[in-house]
Amino acid sequence: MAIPFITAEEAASYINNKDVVGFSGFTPAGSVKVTPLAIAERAKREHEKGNPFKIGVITGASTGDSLDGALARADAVLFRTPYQSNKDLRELINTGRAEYFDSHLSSVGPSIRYGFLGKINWAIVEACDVNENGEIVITTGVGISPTICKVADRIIIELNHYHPKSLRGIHDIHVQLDPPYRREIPIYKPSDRAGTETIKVDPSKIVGIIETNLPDEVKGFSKTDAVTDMIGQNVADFLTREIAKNRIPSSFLPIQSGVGNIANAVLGALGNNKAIPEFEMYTEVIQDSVIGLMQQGRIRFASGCSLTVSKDVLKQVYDDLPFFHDRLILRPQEISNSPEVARRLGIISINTALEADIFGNVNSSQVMGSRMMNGIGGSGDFTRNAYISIFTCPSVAKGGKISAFVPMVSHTDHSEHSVQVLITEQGIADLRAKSPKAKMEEIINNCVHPDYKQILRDYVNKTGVESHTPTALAAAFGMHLSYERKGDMRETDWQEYGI
Ligand code: 0RQ
Repeated sequence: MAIPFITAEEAASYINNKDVVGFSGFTPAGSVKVTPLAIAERAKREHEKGNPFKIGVITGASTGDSLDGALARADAVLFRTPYQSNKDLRELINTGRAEYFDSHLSSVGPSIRYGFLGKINWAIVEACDVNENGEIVITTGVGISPTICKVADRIIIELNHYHPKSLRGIHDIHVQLDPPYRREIPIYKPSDRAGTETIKVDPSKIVGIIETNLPDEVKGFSKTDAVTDMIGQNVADFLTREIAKNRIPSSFLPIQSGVGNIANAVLGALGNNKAIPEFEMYTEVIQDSVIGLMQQGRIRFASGCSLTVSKDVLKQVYDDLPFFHDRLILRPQEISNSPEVARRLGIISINTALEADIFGNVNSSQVMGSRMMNGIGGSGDFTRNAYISIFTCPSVAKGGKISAFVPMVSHTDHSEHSVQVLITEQGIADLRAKSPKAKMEEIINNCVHPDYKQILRDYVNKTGVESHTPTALAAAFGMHLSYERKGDMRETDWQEYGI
């Protein structure tokens, strides 16, 4: 039976209030584009008629504006997981109008299969090819697509002709069996393959195909600046020092690099530093800088979950697809972010902190402990299981009014037990094999901005350095409170907090 071609409006008309929809994509790469816009329009019409209309939204990670932005502006989000980075959705979440649960990305597919997220009514996925046997070739982001296609009652496909059918072969679709039948993942180096080229579904579940021809909605990255260049240089210095000390094999280890402007800049600086050998990546998001470094021969291979590159860079990839077929693999996020594989390969993880405390606990997700920025993403999957886990950030934010280092983080994503190295433009704090007090010295001496060194030293001195982890509970959030009350952490007066 031929699969019918339908319009996005028809697809939207099939979705009911409170349906739970699993969408394809990981970051804007591979996210569906026209169906969520049509669902948002439908939601607005239903709301005008006084009818409730909201859907549960599960994706791989963040998405494009046509998905998260459009659904948020239509107030059509019942709940959202596991990661987002859209300003309108962030506003909806931070004003309590959409439930959001922020999850480790490697756990999303398994949690869906275990039934922890309830019934999945729809899978809406972007493909560059599909046939009547139910073989789907997805596009630039694998995410949770294999799992949602398996468990959802019905499937809608956006067949996006912007992506060539010859993408087939770049994906490695391997989904684990669930406990008690799970076996090891047979990946022993980043270029190993464990699965198939396509997602195979029961074709009778495919309700229809919507044809599109649209690029991914990946935003460009900010240009590097003196601060991000210095952070990148410090990361490269740290790693070359480790190689010289024989603490990293001279053949080097696979790199995982986080998402965002800082991560993109750090990776660029790392790749351009000739003291670092050519390397491979076992990561989740393959950003612009990876492609350039691959063309220069600095990165030999990259395994990831998505090709999150700007339009011009994607064109370069598609213009030279045979070259990249040999050097790229895109996998489901439970494999790209697998703790088992991260430990086996001995990855060096490099992720970004919003803030860290003087003992090495890291907050990557919540501003001032209460306002969601994006989410933990895959940073926990990698950090906890890395050979060496590194966090980078500028030492100050908001023009110096916020210090990235505080007495106690206002939210903890990564604890001091998992965070091994902190790096800012000021320098490197190596926290391995150190007590909390030794970590504190390393961080204040090497990573903290000069404007804040004395403020943090005063705090420590007033708490009584004799304790194991010098903490004054009443003052631990004094710098955050000073920012909220006076607009600048440099105005912190510890006497106001009783020390
Ligand atoms: O806000 O632009 O309004 O000034 O945070 O900061 O410097 O643009 O940095 O784009 O690299 O994002 C942690 C959010 C960094 C990102 C985070 C403000 C700062 C600015 C963004 P403005 P930059 P980036 C896999 C890996 C999640 C965890 C992770 C992220 C804005 O990297 O989401 O690594 N990571 N996952 O001014 C208040 C502070 C602040 C602060 C910075 N202490 N307090 N605001 N900002 N520090 C991801 C996936 O799995 C897909």
